[in-house]
Amino acid sequence: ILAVLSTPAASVYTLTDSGGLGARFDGVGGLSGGGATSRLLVSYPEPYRSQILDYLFKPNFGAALQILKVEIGGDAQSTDGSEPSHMHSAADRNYTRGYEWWLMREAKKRNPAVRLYALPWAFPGWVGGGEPYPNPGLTAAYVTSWILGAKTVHNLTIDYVGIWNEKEYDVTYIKTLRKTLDDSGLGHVRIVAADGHWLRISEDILADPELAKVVDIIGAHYPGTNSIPMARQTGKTLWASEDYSTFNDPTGASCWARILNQNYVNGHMTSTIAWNLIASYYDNLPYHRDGLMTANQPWSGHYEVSDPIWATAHTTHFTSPGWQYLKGVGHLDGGGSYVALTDGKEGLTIVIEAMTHQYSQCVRPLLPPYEVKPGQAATFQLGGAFENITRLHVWYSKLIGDRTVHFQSQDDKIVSGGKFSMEVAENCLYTLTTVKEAPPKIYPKSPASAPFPLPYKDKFDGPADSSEAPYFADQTGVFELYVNESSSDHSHTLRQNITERPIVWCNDADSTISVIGDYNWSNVTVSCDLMVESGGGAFVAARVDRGGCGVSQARGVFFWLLEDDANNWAVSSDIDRNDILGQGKVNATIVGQWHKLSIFAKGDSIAGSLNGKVLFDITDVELPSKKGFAAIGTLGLQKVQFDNFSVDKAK
Ligand code: 147
Repeated sequence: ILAVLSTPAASVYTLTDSGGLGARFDGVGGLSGGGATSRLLVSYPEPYRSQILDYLFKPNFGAALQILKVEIGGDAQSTDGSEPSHMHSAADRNYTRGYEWWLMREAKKRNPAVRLYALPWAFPGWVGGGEPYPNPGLTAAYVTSWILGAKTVHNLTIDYVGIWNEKEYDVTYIKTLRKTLDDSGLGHVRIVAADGHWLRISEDILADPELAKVVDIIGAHYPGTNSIPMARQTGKTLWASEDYSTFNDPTGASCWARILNQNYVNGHMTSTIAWNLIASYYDNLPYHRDGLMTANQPWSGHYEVSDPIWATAHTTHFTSPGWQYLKGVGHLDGGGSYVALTDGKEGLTIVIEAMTHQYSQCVRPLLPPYEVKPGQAATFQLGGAFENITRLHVWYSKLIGDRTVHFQSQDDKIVSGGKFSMEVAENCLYTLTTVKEAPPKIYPKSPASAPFPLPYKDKFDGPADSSEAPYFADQTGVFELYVNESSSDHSHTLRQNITERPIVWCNDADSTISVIGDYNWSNVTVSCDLMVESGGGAFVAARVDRGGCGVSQARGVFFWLLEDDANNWAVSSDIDRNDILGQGKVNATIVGQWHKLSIFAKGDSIAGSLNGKVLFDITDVELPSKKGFAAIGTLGLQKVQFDNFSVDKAK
């Protein structure tokens, strides 16, 4: 009797369709790009590459993502690297560059219903003048050509397109884009605006009926589960079109589970898209492992199916875009939240999360404090179409510390008289659903993690999985495999192809650079043949300490060959050549000739040779970067070809 008396009365939550339903659910998504976040995935050996793709996209398996958002490459740095544009110049058209096309095809192969959403971060320079709007028709044609290329070359239907990631939008441009899409037979493509904040786009939509007509979805980033009343007033579909960006441990998974529910509960958002889909970029690039899972060791095949994958499954396995939320969703009295979705018939999926403040913080915005009761009792009363449900299948995850449980199938919940009760534990995630599913048969553990193998060589002879050379991660500029019809000894090369400053998203370096290998490399020799095609210069580097939007601050040991009358070689400890460690002149024709550059770094000693002849050998040098990637690059935006790249331990 005492026990009964001391048990607090369970809160009762009513779930019914009588009185109508809530908003249409548009799906859970992942974002590849913004930028180069999937770079290393394409180089994975089979069967691992296919397994990873299954974990991301295969229905009822892993994340089973319902939306794939990709970057429309803009030839510029967009967080973890640059992605190639389909039009480096106005006359250029190539719909096979990079890996986003491939990724979209692989997603569609696994789930033909997956929705595709494309958004530019940067644009090639010719599209505008520092920003993409001086000639709206040109920019609209550029974006539309990407969407048409997706269809004609890859048979991919793009469902949604955005404006310019987290930058200014332009109302005339948005209207022009709509018209250009319509004129190109792409009337089905929905416009998302403007991948930034709620306020201005909502104001503009309310003030401009023509704009209201062409914007289908308001997409905001990192909304902290809230939208604003004005956004609701527009009557538009609201999305968290980029969110998450949190380290993929149990706390990251809890962030994700919390926002997947509460973006609807608090903010009426009907889709949430994770930046990023998969952390397939080197670990010391910015926002390391802020993907739903990690696969950044193609040389070993090692990958990690991280907790956010299973948090995603709680929603995606038991819903489809087009299902509708029930109206009576909300917060649990003891903290946490519940959503319920229906297929409009008798299908019902309830997702309950009780993530604590301490263990579910996302990278941004600040999470205001709140309480979650340790084990709260909850009773759900089902009504309307759900009144006769007699049992619900239960899936459970516990997302905390080393006691995590992933997406575990539990005994069915018996529902009697439309009613069931349960205990909701802290940091746990529950799905109760009429949708029956057998537990997914996951793949055996991936191979063990291993460092980047040395010695490493690439002659760029192919065959290649993409237009880029395996493992090279462009940080400024675009380096692409190239065939020299005329050359016998350098017939297959890697070529830097960007010659005009793009409309950038963040800070590209003045020099182009592509990094490779292990950022812990300290004592290495890096060699490469290179040919400056028509002017400028090029470098081979070791110990490059960073990439991403900080790439212009990169330190390391950079060995330069320059078209310069005074000094045609130099060695610097920074990419901007402010700190010159040595320089000089050799009797060599730089432009149009192949040269072999080798840079050696061991402890406090560095040495460099040109065509086998030592140019400098410096000991006891104080270097600002003690370890880092190997790299190649060009002085400015010039075409330079590279061949016979190699890295080995310094001997
Ligand atoms: C987003 C970008 O759109 C992504 O490409 C990626 O860089 C991601 C990393 O978290 O961030 O951009 C934001 C960067 C900073 C803020 C918001 C979005 N911020 O500080 O509020």
